Amino acid sequence: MATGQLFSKQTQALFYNYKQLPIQRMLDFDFLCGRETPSVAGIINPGSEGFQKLFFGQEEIAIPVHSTQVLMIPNVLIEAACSAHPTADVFINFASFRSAAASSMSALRQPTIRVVAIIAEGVPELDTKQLIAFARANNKVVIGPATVGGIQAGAFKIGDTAGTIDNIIQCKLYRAGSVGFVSKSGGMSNELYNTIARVTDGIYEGIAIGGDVFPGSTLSDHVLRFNNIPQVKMMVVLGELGGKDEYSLVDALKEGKVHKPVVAWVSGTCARLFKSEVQFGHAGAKSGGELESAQAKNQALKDAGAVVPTSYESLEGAIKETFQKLVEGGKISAIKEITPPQIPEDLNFAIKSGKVRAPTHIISTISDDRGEEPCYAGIPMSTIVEKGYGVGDVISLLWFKRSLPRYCTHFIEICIMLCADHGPCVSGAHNTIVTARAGKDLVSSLVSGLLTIGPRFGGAIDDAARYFKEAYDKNLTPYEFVEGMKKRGIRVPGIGHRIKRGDNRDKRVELLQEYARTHFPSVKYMEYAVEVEKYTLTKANNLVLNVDGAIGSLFLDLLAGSGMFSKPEIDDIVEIGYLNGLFVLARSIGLIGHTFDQKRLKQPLYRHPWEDVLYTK
Ligand code: Q5B
Repeated sequence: MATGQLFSKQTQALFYNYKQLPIQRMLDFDFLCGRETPSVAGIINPGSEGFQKLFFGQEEIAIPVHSTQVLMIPNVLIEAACSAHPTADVFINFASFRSAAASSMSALRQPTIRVVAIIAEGVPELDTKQLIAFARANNKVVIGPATVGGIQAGAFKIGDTAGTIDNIIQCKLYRAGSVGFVSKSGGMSNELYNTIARVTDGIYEGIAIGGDVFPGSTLSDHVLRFNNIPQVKMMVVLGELGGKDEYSLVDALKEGKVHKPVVAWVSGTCARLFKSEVQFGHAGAKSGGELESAQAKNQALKDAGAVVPTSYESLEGAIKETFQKLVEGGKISAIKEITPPQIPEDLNFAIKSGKVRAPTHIISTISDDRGEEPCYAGIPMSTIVEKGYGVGDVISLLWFKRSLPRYCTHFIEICIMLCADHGPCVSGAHNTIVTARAGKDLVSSLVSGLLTIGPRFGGAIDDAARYFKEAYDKNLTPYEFVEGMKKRGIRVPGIGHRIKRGDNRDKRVELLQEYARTHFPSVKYMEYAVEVEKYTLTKANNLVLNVDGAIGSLFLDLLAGSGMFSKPEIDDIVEIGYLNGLFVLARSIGLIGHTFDQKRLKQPLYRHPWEDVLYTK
């Protein structure tokens, strides 16, 4: 790199604190300039590590993110990131004002880091002074604090410098021009990139030093640097009232250290119109004594040999005239214009602006979390709470996509309460207990129990509903139905129990039947199931209507009698098989309870006793 040159087309940076937009803007700029390597080598993000996916043109790239719990101490973390990326010599610091100084000092201490840009506003002045002293003593450059950064046209850009891609293209910043530009203000530098592009061949390098009282590098530091860069043919300087920074440039001009034309303007001439002291946007931009006024600084710059217009409005003309003179003097020759590649538009922006449409990958009709509050089947959460909805209502919204009458939702709740548990000896609870005792976690213990739910245990509700419905709708007598099933080799789902008998009926079944007889408009399917039970009990005493059969037949009555479902909807519910869901949901409550119970009791690993196994050949 030539003396004075801060960046090149190969420059790479480490980015401190993950900020998606400025990093993506840097990478988009890289692509526009035809860079071969991304300008961001790595991201340092205390608290999260891995890789960050970002676009480099059309391609997605994974940029390493450095951080581990052990390396949370900025010093160690920055040192590790710098050694991982020895080619990165710029440190772009997006830390907050609270931590910017410490992390910047750590970066300055790294042998690989040459330039540190500090974006935060409000860094304590004492800290900044220490950074400046360290940087000067070690021949390093600090840009900022309170800066947007800087840019070398066609080569490298810091963070958000120069704004959007449209602005960068309009200002032709994707290729180098002949003007070195330095400004205090980052916002005004965008304005000047545009102005300079209109009346010259454009920017070679632009730096915003930041609006603090003590900038890490000064206007004159950069002008003197530009003076040494052969490609820079003229300089434009935009100062502002407050402070005395511009006077170091005045001195440099007077001492003959600057050999290229300098067009300068110090803004803030309007401050005199105010009766009291005025503070503009920047910490350093306040009208102090006469020497710090924009007028005094403009006059001093003019006296020292800079081209100083009479107003900001005539700055563009002054730049144009200075540039023309250099062209006429043969110091600047026309540059070959290039057309930058087109940056693919981000899908999200394109969709937002209505330019493209994209197919969705998922369709969902039961809930929506996009608005102010989640909705279940269109009912907002607040209504659910305010109107005192219960679990049965929530099930009716999320499973059946409608608000069922209270007697129906209460029936659902009764099913859930009655099926929540049936002691530790049933298949599901046994599995859960064994799993919990093997030291497994809640979810593993729960699913281990849930996985036993099936045609024999708890998962016969849907089949019970299917077969009872088919038989009833076909007007089969219980005899025809049961014997027909026998011929097909199918056990009647919903009939039979391991411990319940004709003389020891399942209380749950009785409770459900009692509720339905009182509240349902019709219980024709249940009565049919009772008739089937009467017949099966003549065959064997354990062939009772079990809880699955009771729920299956009664749900048919709920669907048919509530008037809330069309015939095709009922067929669909029975065909898809919603009803085992009631047992799964209910029994989860019990299985979770069994898991906690075993853990609470600190039960050891379960081993089945040998005596309880028939070992045979
Ligand atoms: N036989 C439930 O059988 C059980 C017959 C049948 C015609 C039938 C059995 C069955 C259908 C599935 C069903 C839900 C496996 C049950 C539940 C939740 C639970 C559980 C809990 C809780 C019980 C003896 C003789 C044989 C069989 C005949 C049996 N069932 N014939 N239709 N349905 N039912 N499941 O006692 O001539 O000797 O060969 O599959 O509805 O899971 O508490 O434990 O809340 O947790 O082992 O309540 O009924 O009888 O298999 O020795 O059969 O009866 O063909 O005849 P068992 P088996 P044969 S509720």
